[in-house]
Amino acid sequence: AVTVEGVTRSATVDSDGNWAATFEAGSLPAGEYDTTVSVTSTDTAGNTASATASLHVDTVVDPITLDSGVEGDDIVNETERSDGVTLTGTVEPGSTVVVQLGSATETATVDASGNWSVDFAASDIPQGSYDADVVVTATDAAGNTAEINDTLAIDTEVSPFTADSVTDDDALNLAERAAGLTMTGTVEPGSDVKVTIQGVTRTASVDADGNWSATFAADDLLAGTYTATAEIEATDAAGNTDTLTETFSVDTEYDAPNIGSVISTGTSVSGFFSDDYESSDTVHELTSGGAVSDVTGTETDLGGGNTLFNFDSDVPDGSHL
Ligand SMILES: [Ca+2]
Ligand SMILES: [Ca+2]
Ligand SMILES: [Ca+2]
Ligand SMILES: [Ca+2]
Repeated sequence: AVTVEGVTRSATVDSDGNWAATFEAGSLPAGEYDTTVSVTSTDTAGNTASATASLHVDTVVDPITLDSGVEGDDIVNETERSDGVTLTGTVEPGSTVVVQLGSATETATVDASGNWSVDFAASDIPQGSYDADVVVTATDAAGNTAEINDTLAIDTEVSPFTADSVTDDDALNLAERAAGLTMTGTVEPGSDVKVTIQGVTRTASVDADGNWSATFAADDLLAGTYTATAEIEATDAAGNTDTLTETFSVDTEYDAPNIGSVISTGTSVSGFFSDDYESSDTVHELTSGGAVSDVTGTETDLGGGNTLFNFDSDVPDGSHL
């Protein structure tokens, strides 16, 4: 009879005296431990004898761990990806460790204490926003294998990130400047957005859906006629940054048409001739009370750069055009 870990099996003995005992699968405890094999035999005369031998059992890879906190927060941003990503953990000393990250597979180095470490190059890690599968496979000196399955978040971009046009025509006129300018767009939820126009920076508010909005007061916007640049910078929760640039024209200056001879009808003015009137010009009436209002009329091109402007209704004498 043969006994291991308190489990006893009878041996078969052949005609030459060779004996064999089988411990079927599952009959001995799994794990890694040292134990003793005790053999007792009884001959046909009833004499007994016993023998012992030591036995090392190893059915497991233990320990096997994968460290968390990869690139600080288990999220790999573009900066962190660009210089490669290192995964570490511990394993039973003497084991080999192979690690798969996404579709890349690398063999880890394992030190005498069982600390393993594996480097993945940037080229092993496609850019984008996704969870990469991580499979750690360890094989110990006894040939046992064990596996850890996990995922690692890859986020190397601010996506989506858009900016709407500045005003409906990418042009800011006098009235629009006076009302202040609100720039809008969409961004990856959880991002910070700031907008800089001609050196003035405003932080945008970003709602839970990623709609951003940045407001510039009239005084934030330089008056005049020029091309302005809005730099919109977004930083997502993973630490990626991206910048959009929007250019738009600013024209807050108004050149009044030169008024030549005025057509008078007694106590009122019904029109005027101008040598530089343009169809986009606006004609204002300044009343004696100080109010300003637009005056509409009919333009007639007289040729040679001259225009006749007939008011729709006569402007009383005393108004200023
Ligand atoms: Ca083992
Ligand atoms: Ca990170
Ligand atoms: Ca890195
Ligand atoms: Ca992102």
